[in-house]
Amino acid sequence: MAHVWRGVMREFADRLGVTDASTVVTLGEGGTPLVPARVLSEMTGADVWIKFEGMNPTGSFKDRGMTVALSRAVEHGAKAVICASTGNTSASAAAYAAHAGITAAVLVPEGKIAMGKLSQAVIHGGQLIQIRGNFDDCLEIARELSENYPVHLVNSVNPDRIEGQKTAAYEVVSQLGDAPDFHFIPIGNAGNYTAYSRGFMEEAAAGTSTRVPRMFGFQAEGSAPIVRGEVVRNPETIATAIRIGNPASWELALDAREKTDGYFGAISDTAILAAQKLLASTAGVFVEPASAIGVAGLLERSAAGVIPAGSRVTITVTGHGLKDPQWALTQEDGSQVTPTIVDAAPRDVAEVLGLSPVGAPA
Ligand code: AN7
Repeated sequence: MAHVWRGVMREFADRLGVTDASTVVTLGEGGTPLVPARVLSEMTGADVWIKFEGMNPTGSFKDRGMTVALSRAVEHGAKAVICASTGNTSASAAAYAAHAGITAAVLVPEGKIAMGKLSQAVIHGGQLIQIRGNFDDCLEIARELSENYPVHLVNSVNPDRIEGQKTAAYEVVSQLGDAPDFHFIPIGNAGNYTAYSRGFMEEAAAGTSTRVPRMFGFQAEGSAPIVRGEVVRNPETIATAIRIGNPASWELALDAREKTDGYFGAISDTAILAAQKLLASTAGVFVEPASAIGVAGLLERSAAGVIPAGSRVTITVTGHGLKDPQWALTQEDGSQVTPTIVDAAPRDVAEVLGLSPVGAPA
């Protein structure tokens, strides 16, 4: 019989220390595809693979950590969880809390989260509050409430989140048969960068891989506190998922970069959108803007001569393109894509497609 995927807590029960399977809250997250990227490989001379995290139940990598965080919250008798979010965490927390039958309060920056994510939080029954402020303000409030009120914090400052997210690195090693030479990944709070670094280091320590990849993390130029080495008070980028000026896992990320001989870089919004389009049109993988930053990062580092020919490269693309689809329909000059309209006649359609009838002289 075909293997049926049971979610990361059951698939990696020994690694995650799952002792009581009865309290596992899962939507079947993890087990996402690792897709070869032929055109990116040709462009860079490397062997490039895409870890497609948009294939998780709520459309982002957050589900890997949320299953662990919600399971532990339920185990401890929590009736409510709380998080601050740029969107994906709120969607995931609301869905997993709904599944567990408890409440999720989600704090998001007013007007700065993508429509798809907002709609997810709402339909899953999350108590959604828009804060007049940015993500960093939301996180401060969520932390304070979790200390003084009976609500369980499920942001990535909760170590259960990082634990669950490590499983993506385990999967990459198992899908490739070894760890890659380089791993590229977006950075917002730097929780996922930390999680992959740990996951890859665990694999190497266990002998399931022969190496730890160099971890290359990227922030948007207008929102790059770790790259610049200082808090950004008013972060700005079209990649709203990573519009974060004071990352929660900053110190952990510096440590992980040190241990993996890694790198932090900043990428312009223009390069992010170009990479999003390139990935969708050449690999068939549609991701939200923030998730394309690793692709842009690879192109930039490759051009800088840092990626030796033949290197094996993996890129985590963190969230699905349908979360924030407006960018797909926006052209470089800011105008909207308008599909061609013709009468309901085959000949008119063929003409627009540039087709000649079969057997007609060329
Ligand atoms: C698509 O949802 O912070 O560096 O509140 O949604 O671990 O923060 C989202 C982050 C990358 C950055 N890609 O990951 C939130 C939130 C996508 C994301 C990140 C996020 P971290």
